[in-house]
Amino acid sequence: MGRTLLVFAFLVVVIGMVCAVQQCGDGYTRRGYYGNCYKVSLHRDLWIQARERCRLEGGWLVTIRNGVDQNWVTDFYQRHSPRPCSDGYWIGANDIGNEKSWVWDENGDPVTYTNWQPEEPNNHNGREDAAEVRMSDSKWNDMDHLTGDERCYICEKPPSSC
Ligand SMILES: [Ca+2]
Ligand SMILES: [Ca+2]
Repeated sequence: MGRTLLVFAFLVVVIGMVCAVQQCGDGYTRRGYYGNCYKVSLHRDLWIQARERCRLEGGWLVTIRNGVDQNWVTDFYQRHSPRPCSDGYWIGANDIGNEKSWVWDENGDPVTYTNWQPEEPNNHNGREDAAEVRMSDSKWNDMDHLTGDERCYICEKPPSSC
């Protein structure tokens, strides 16, 4: 009886240890030991399509909350982006709901840290409601989220455990 309990306790500990190692899967990369999972797209899409693809994988277009995030994301993109994605990439910041009220795709939180290029966001032609990061200087520009402008993008999602 004691031996059965011991085996049971051993199994509980082993399963607990395995489940503590959270996984990203699907080609995603974990940011450090406790961070979320990130993936650079292999192709270009409209912002609205990119958001949908991230959602289908349980995530959102990447959130950049501070300069440390920006540096990590910039480095991650440069290491993982395929050749057709050299001009810039979509992030989750958008003002689709209310002009000039920028929020994150992840949860609708207001965008507090910003990294806009000079003169941006300019809402060119009254229809730029989604943010891209330009590869030339790693700064943000607002673009049309619905038509014309296709970019590669970064999806972010939480790791999963058992
Ligand atoms: Ca706008
Ligand atoms: Ca713009």
